[in-house]
Amino acid sequence: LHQKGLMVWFTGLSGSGKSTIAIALERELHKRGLLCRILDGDNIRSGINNNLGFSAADRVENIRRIAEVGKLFVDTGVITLAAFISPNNDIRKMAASIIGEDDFMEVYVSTPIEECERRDVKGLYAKARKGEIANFTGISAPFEAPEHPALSLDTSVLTLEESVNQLLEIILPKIRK
Ligand code: GGZ
Repeated sequence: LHQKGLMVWFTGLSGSGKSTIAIALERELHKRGLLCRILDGDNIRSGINNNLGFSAADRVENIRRIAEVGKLFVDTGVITLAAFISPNNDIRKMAASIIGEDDFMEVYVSTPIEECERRDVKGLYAKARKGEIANFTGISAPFEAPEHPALSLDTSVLTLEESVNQLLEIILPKIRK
């Protein structure tokens, strides 16, 4: 395998479409014979980070560990797709500096909160509105949009295929095979 690793870092609200896009992108990368790995709540918050919650401090530690693990993948030549809210510029800057700016591509899944809340796939927004979940991003905890993402994808406007195609256009030129 002679492939350059890269971290594609998705940031955005709960329900914005980060994991959905990452899964569809992974399929397209696999089709092209490229090795990749998704890191998301399903495999990180359930395992290595299962002692962390959603306080500001726990979110920093969540992202710090993800970036350290992600760096190991990237340095092994894996295209790593990280899908975490990562709610502010400082936290994303920390991730970029751990991984290395040159290997870090920030993608903002900019789906408006109204649309995320309308979807409410897991019923979490309804619970947050009722005060049953504290520190819920976008409701009772802040989300700071990235200033200069490599790409912004609003899934209330773009189809999944369009989002994935835009990603492939900027990712494939960065990968040497
Ligand atoms: C935000 C929460 C919260 C709170 C549980 N705030 O849609 P989901 O369910 O699957 O994605 C959300 C996920 C966010 O975890 P991250 O590791 O991405 O967050 S961060 O980067 O800020 O550390 C949501 C669920 O966890 N969830 N409680 N209070 N999201």
